[in-house]
Amino acid sequence: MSLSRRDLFVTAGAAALGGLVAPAVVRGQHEGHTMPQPHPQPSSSPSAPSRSTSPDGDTSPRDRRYTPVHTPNGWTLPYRMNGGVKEFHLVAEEIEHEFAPGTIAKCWGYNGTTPGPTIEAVEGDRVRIFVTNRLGEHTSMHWHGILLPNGMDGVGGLTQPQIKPGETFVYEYTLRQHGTHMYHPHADEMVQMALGMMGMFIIHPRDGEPDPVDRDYAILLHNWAMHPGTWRPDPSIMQDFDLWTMNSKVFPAIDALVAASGERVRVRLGNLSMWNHPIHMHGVQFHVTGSDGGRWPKALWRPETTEIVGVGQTRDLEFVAVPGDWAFHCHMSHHTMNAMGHDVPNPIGVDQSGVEDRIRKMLPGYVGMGRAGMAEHSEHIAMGLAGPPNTLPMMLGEGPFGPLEMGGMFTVIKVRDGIARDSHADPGWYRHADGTVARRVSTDRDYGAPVRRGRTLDTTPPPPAKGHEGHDMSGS
Ligand SMILES: [Cu+2]
Repeated sequence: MSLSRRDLFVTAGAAALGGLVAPAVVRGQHEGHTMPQPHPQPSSSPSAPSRSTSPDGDTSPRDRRYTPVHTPNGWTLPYRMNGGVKEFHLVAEEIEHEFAPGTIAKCWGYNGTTPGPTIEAVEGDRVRIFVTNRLGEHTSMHWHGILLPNGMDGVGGLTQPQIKPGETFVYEYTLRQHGTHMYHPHADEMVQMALGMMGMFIIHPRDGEPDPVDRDYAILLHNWAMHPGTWRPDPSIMQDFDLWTMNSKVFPAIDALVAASGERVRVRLGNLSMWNHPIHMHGVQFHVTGSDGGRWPKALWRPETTEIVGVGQTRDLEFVAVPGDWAFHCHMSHHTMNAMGHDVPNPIGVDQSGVEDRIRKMLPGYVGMGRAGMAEHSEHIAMGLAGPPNTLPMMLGEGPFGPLEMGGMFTVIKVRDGIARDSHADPGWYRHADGTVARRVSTDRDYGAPVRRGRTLDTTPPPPAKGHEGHDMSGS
């Protein structure tokens, strides 16, 4: 393998700093995550990492060859350099996880979180990844989509012995590709993935990329059978999941994706759930530009506004940011809801007057709902009506114009002029220019003379008072 001039520069820099820096205890994207140590050093002699100091005092080694990925609600795994090898350490363990305020569960993850921390490296890097098992059963680690020697592939029983509780295994290989990848166990997979064991593994191209992005987001899609009133995901469920998550959070707990107007943004999506997710972006046409096959040749890029991210697949979406608050969500409408009763009768169009009183004798506090649709659910939530313990309402979230009536896989891309390149702070709600928001022009259901066909049925209650506001449609 030949060294580039930049490699030589980094090596020289590391040597120069070698006498000054303490042994590697490095910090990641978020506060409080400390690299476990010390490590055995299987084949190479120790060397000090190359370091830089960011404005917030982060002293992680920084590989200057790429724009770091930002994992909303998550973090990036620190590494240390050891004789030219990037060393990472993952710990499989039971954790306490909050999907959104109101629902906490015992999940399984890595290094304290689900998803586990994002691993980032560069094509050509040699990586050494320690995996410690602090679960009560064995596990293994599969590097999903990554080209490696067969014995590093992490399929328990097939390519390696299982990692028993308390054991640490080491994986070591050279990255021969770039792209958006994932990691997950290949041992008791149904249970371990259902409880949250997964993470993203981003490999940047060695020689940079044409049309480089200004911002790079990584989001892992998942589903959870967190049945109402329970505190642990149920791994036996195949289809009727309760929570649908981006980086193991539901709206409105999912971080907004922030960008400055005109920036080129990439959103890397991975799917380790049990459903395909048609992910839809408002406001722009994005290009689908890559996957675990790497960043595709430009001739293969295609403009879309919805892209299915299939189970086990990754997709990269790139776009130029346009000012506004733009919804970004799965288009399976149940995937933007939280837990609901799947076995209740359909109440739409059902007159429940009289029934409510009779049911209340058996179920105090019962409220019949849904005659005109489910929208009143978010009003009930606002009134303080509570469901079972540890259970999020089906719809959540308050916007500048009222309840958003969303949950699950939904977040907002917030684009503003002049946001600093490294800022991911939520800028608040978009302030629309005067006259650019859809507005009410009438409260009369008989307003105007719209063309209608078919057999119409009347479900709108007559308004208390009639009258027009603003303009009619005949022009002014
Ligand atoms: Cu979905």
